[in-house]
Amino acid sequence: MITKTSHPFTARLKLVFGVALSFVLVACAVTPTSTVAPATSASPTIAAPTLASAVAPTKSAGTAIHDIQGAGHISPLAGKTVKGVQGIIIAIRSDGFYMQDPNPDNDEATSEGILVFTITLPKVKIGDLVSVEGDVKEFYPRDIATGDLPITEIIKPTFTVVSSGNKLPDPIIIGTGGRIPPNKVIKSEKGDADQTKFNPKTDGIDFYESLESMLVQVNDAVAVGPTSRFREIPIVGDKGANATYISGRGAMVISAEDYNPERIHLDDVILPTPTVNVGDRFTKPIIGIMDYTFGNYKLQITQRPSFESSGIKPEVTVKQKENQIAVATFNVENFAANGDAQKIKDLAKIIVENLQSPDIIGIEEIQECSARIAG
Ligand SMILES: [Ca+2]
Ligand SMILES: [Ca+2]
Ligand SMILES: [Ca+2]
Repeated sequence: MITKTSHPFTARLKLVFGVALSFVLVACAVTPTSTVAPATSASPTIAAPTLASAVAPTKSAGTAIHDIQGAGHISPLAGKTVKGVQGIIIAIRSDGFYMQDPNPDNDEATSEGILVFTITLPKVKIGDLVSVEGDVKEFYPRDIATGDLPITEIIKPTFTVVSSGNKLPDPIIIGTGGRIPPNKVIKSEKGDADQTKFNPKTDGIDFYESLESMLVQVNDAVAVGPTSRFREIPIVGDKGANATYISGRGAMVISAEDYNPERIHLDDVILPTPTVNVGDRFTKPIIGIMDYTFGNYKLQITQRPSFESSGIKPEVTVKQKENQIAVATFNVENFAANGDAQKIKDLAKIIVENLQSPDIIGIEEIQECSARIAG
């Protein structure tokens, strides 16, 4: 599932005593709501090597990755042992590697990539063609009861390196020039808890599942939120051209019918993510692996992104004049009087400096005096 993003500030105007009203909302960097737990520890960092061979290895006689993945969220081979599964290693993490079939089928619905879970750092290199035997598992990052989707893995693997220095498959472009992500629907069948219907052209979670563990690319990405405390960055590609609506401040806006499946999280399992703010623009293509953890599809970057700042700053409202009254609303996000002292100072600063000391302020999310943080 893709979680909502909430705006910490809302504004509402009321005329009081028929007095002319002067009020401008303080908007600030949108903080993406994240329900995720920290990503699993990752041992970075294996950069893409210079690759020698441009010839795709010949098709193996073993089980193909796209036959393991199938066109759906659950592998038709889950629980089975597979042999001779060949793929080129496209990324390495501390507990496994991603490999991708250099001989894809003609079906966009079936992913050509898979995670081989080795538990410890595998002794392989990017560009190795490997042949893997192991058990197919649909792994749920948390518990199935959370509603998480599973990721297809080969566990208990044994593998041999067939050849090295192979050219990596071209990344699948998500966006213009490649596959355009759905931009409204996350899942069209509301009652399909088992995810039996699969519509990768129209449904967000099915679209990303069809790219699971494959090398992907996003061009002209812009950050639609700042880097989170989990080091995740929400982005959209193509400067937002395929997104439904981005606010003037650079944030994605949700509506009842649109929870923005076009938004992609960058994540740091393989390489560290940079610290960015809303509206920052990435100056070279984002390249990485389509992964899934803790309720969201994540793009695990395999190349260090570069970006330029949008220079966004919190707004400052117009000060009310003598014949005006200023009214504001402010979501203080689980404010408790005995909470974090710095937070209290920061909120006071915003009210005085950015909101210019309004005459009336409606506060949202304030706890009773004895409470700390509500659950
Ligand atoms: Ca395929
Ligand atoms: Ca899968
Ligand atoms: Ca949208």
